[in-house]
Formats: sequence, C-alpha cells, structure tokens
Amino acid sequence: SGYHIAIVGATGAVGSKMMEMLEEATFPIESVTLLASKRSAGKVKNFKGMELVIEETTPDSFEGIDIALFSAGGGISKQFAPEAVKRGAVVIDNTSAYRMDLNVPLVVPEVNEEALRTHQGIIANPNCSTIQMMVALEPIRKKYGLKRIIVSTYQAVSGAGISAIKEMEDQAQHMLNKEGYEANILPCSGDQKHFPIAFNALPQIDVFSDAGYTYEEWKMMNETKKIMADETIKVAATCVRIPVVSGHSESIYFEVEDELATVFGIQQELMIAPGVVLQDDPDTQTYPTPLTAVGKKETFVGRIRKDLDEDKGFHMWVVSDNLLKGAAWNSIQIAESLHKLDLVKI
Ligand code: A2P
Ligand code: 11C
Repeated sequence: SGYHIAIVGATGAVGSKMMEMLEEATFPIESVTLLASKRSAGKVKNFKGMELVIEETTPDSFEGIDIALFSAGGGISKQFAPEAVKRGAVVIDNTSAYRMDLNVPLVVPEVNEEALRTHQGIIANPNCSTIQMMVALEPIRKKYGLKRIIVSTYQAVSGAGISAIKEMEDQAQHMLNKEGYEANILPCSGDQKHFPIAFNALPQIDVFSDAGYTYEEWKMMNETKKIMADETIKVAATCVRIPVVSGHSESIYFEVEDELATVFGIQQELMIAPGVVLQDDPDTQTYPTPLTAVGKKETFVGRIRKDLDEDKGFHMWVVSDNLLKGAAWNSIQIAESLHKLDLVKI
C-alpha cells in the first residue's frame, strides 16, 4: 500500500537531510531502510518518531525496496545502484556517477520532469550548484530564450560532507585562539595539497580536469546542456569554496535571445516561477544570503540588473540550500514526480 524506501549514506550530510525531507513527502511510505558503511551499522536514527537501526549496505539490502536514494559517493553508487535496479528498485542517485549517461535522466522537476518517463531504473540528481542555477534560469529561458551563461559560485563547505564542516570549524577555532591548525580535506579530499578554508576562499572544487576547469565546473557546464536539452547554450563556470556552512551562492551573467527582455519582465517571470522566491529590492537592501536561505527548499534570486554594455545581457544573484534543493529535497521531489507519473514499479 506504500513504497519501501532505502537511503544509502543515511549518516551523511545529505542522507540526514533526505530523512528530514522524506518526513514531509506526500507519497505513501510503507517502510524506510537506512544504509551506510559497516562503521555505522547498529547506530539508531529517528524517523517520524520511530527508531530505525542503520544497516551495512550490501546487494541484498535492496531486496523488496521500491525506491533507493543514494548519497554515499560515486563509488558506492557504481557498486550498488545496479544491484538495487536488478532487485526491482528505482534508484535516485545524488552522486555524479551516472549523470551524463545517455540512458539516465538528469532531472530538476521544475525544469524537465517529463524526462523521467524514459528512465531505465536509474535517475540522476544533478550537482547542487547546477540545480539552483536551472531553477532560476528556466523561467527566463522559457520567456526570452537563453544564449549564454557565465557563472561564478560561492559554495558552502557542507557540499564536501560532514568532515569538511568539522575541519572548517576546527580551523576557525584554532585561528581565533592563535593556535596552529591543519588542513586535510579541502579543497578536495582526493587531491595532493590541502589549504585552510576558515577565513579563506579556495578557487578549486573537485579535482582539475580538461582545459583548466575543475570537475565541479565541468559538471555545471555539461549538466546545464543536458537538463535544458540544448547543446548550443554557451556555459562557463568558476567554482569557489567559501567559509559558509550551508547555502551555495552564485553570481550569474546571462544573455537572452529576445531583445525585448527587461529587468522588470524577468522579475515578473521569477515571481510566478515554481520553486523560486524573488528577493530583489536594492532600495530596502533586499537580496538573498546563505544564512536566510538555509533550511528552505526554494531557490532565492536577487540583484537582477542589466549589463551596461551588452544589450541582451543581465546579471543576478542566486542562493539556495545546497543540502536541500541542491540535494535531498530535489531527490525527494523526483520521487514525488515518479509517484505522480506512476513510474515506480510496485
Ligand atoms: P558512514 O557514516 O557509515 O561512513 P558525507 O558526504 O557527509 O561525508 O557522508 C558520506 C556517507 O556515505 C555516509 O553516510 C557514509 O556512511 C556513507 N558511506 C561511506 N562509505 C560507505 C560504504 N562503503 N558503504 C555505504 N555507505 C558508505
Ligand atoms: C560541492 N557540489 O559543493 C559539490 C558537492 O557532484 O554531487 C556535490 C558533488 C556532486 O562540493
């Protein structure tokens, strides 16, 4: 009578939020299975007043599961998502493991919910910084067309997981106490050098890849084209980590096709757009910040203004909770959409 749901990575920064968001889901839930590594097996977490015991993730964990939400790193998704699908589950994967696979829909429900109809068992949740950019740009693209995006991000530390948050807090404490400090995780746990994030800004998220761009930047560029189903949109990204716990911010320059586009017209579109909250009034210093966006499911937009040299160019500032719309909430929304479109086998 309801779905059997599994969360892989239930102890992590995103997995914990998935549990919270699942508590607010409107589709019927029969059971919730919490999965993590062997290290966490036996620990207890609360869901809707029930005590659930965390289990180690194994292929058999997915027996009888209808919807499996993955957020335990790309390697775990590669290892276990096919096992879950083999056992009849539909996988909503919050890692980058399958995002660019041709057989895998990459979905932001406000933008391309219909892409879910082609799923073959695995659905990918886009990167957090891509998601909030898509939510803010899609209404503008629909009305005025979109030719080009140049984005710079100001990304929160929680995007790199719980251990990165702890590292930032420790560094800040030590620096304020004028003590020595260590850097072992950021900018990227898989890279050779590490730099402090407290009182700093790091122009590297994930490892470097082709043409001098990092993977995070490539994700934003490639995922945008896939989600908007338009290979011709020009996209360039610079991704920067700043010492904020949660809430990614983005400075977005974009060029539209329609020369009749105005700031007022864009504001009107964003005011009625799903998932968007417009906070844009310089006279009253109204604009979004990470601290005001954190804990909310929406994407907040402000500072919309025309470029002074390029007729069809505009700038805006976009903020969203990277763990919610950027990850857990978008995944639960995908599950809601799958239920609505009757795309879960049960
Ligand atoms: P665990 O807490 O047992 O290590 P974060 O992104 O916040 O760092 O969280 C990563 C998540 O991925 C955690 O829930 C973590 O569980 C989980 N994880 C790590 N390794 C494995 C594994 N081998 N199998 C399943 N889950 C894993
Ligand atoms: C960050 N965007 O803020 C990353 C986290 O591809 O799902 C998410 C990485 C991903 O560090």
